[in-house]
Amino acid sequence: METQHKPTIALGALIGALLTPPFMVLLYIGDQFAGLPFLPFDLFDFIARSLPGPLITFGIDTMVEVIRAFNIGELDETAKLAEQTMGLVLFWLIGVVAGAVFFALMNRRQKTPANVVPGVLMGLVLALPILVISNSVNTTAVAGPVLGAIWTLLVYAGYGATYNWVYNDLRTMAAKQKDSDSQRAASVEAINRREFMIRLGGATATLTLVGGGLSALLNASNRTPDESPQVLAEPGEIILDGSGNPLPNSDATVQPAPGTRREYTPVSDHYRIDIASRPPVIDEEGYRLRIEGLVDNPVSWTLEEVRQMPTTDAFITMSCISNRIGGSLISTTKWTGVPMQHILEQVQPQDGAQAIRIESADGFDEYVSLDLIRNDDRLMLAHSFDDAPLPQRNGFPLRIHIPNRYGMKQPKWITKMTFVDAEGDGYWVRRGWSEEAIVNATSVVDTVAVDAIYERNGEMYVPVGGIAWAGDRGISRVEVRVNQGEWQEAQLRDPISQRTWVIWRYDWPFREGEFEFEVRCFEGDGTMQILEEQGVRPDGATGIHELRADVELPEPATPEPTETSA
Ligand SMILES: Nc1nc2c(c(=O)[nH]1)N[C@H]1C(S)=C(S)[C@@H](COP(=O)(O)O)O[C@H]1N2
Ligand SMILES: [Mo]
Repeated sequence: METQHKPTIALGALIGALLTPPFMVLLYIGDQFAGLPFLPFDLFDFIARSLPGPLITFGIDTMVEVIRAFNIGELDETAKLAEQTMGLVLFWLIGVVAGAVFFALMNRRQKTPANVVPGVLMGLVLALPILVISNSVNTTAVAGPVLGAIWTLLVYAGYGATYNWVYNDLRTMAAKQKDSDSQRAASVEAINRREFMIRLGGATATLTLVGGGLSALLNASNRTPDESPQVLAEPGEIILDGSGNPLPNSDATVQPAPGTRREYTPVSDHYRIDIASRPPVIDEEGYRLRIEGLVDNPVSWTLEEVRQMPTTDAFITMSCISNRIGGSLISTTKWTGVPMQHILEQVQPQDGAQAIRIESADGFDEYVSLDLIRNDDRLMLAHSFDDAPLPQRNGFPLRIHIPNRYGMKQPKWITKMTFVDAEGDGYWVRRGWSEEAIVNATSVVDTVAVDAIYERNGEMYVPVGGIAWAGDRGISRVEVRVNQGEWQEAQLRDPISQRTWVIWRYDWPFREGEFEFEVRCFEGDGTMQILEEQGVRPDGATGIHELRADVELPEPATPEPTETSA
């Protein structure tokens, strides 16, 4: 008979469901204010990394599809949010299962326990694997591993003790009612339990909301305001780099069509793609760049030592290989760093050395061949974006630039370089992506500026514009066609550099109606971009971008803007 009055397994699951959210808030507070590990994200990163490559890629692809299908905001930010949500849900589910298992185990005891020792033990059992995982992925913690371990064990002991305490209360309630042994007593028991659960639910919800709200509030000051990456530069605006100098093409005559993306991406809008739920935080103080392996002169440099070396800079457009035709995972800024050739001179590679294995703080790795470095003085170990230290999310303190390759070949947060005797497969290559990752030429229609229709010599025109890019291979020609008509040549604005995208513009003789605008580009040597539609995997997307527009005259039509070139 007694078993009927013991708290059920389902009740255990419910208790887990209630207790875990405030527990996660506690972890979050520790993470935000003391740099302690945020275990839900560490756990998710560990699982994502341990799963076989195709499965992960499938997961990422699916996520990207969903985000695109529902048009949920900026792709990179939303994908990260989705990953983080999965991490939180997973962590919560573990708490639910732990509650069920704990109640099941406790119900096998004859007597109602008087202390919370079993719960503390359960907490520690849960804590141990997660401690190992958190230390091995180490993507969220800033505080040292010892502090992190002590914190983890302590909070988990408390978490487990709480399960136990709730269990004891529920079972005592049942036992008391059982003593009076009547039908009415059983219903009183049910009411007591219900009241207890309501109070517990209220308490956990309050803790979760107050704790979460408080830390969000205190945290709000850390956020950078979001500028839309699609905001356009004012026509004729002189764009300055981070040191206040006009960009090299500031005397270019062709002006972007209104609505074209910014030619120079504000650093806070630079796209961001990385494998960790949260980018690693590297403290400059303790940071060392270690270079070892097949070199005569292994080194361990501070960031300041690297900064003191000779530098090179360049305006660079970089794209993710997962960028779809017309996607937002492409940006342009100024990169500054130490030429990789200078690094070779410093460390003196030995005869057998063929490649460098680069390792990053987040567990990412890639190889770069020494031949490539020796033949191309543009490869750089970059420490700055737009004349300021790299933002944390873009790879502080050091990342590598390799012209003409997608981002997946260019590690951020570099901590170690090992000179090895053969090139190997890097993180994404092992997961089925392109070995070389040479960028495909691509062109995009950003805007059909129906709000900027103007009149010239009695003719009305609609400015149409966008970007074209082919890595370091340059763009020699861009063509536009409307409703599958003849291809028409667009005007090209001088690019900021040979390694940035080119802004193009085509002023289309106005007609009213619904139209489809398509674009294609030609590389520096005249090679046409690949027109065949191809998805991002494994070699990067190809195909024509198109934009549909409803073209009608705004009231009233604006006169020709003076800054528009003929
Ligand atoms: N350490 C590390 N480096 C990395 C990555 C990463 O996940 N970890 N992602 C790569 C990929 S896939 C891209 S597209 C670029 C993105 O750089 P960004 O985030 O600064 O735009 O970084 C590359 N370097
Ligand atoms: Mo990427």
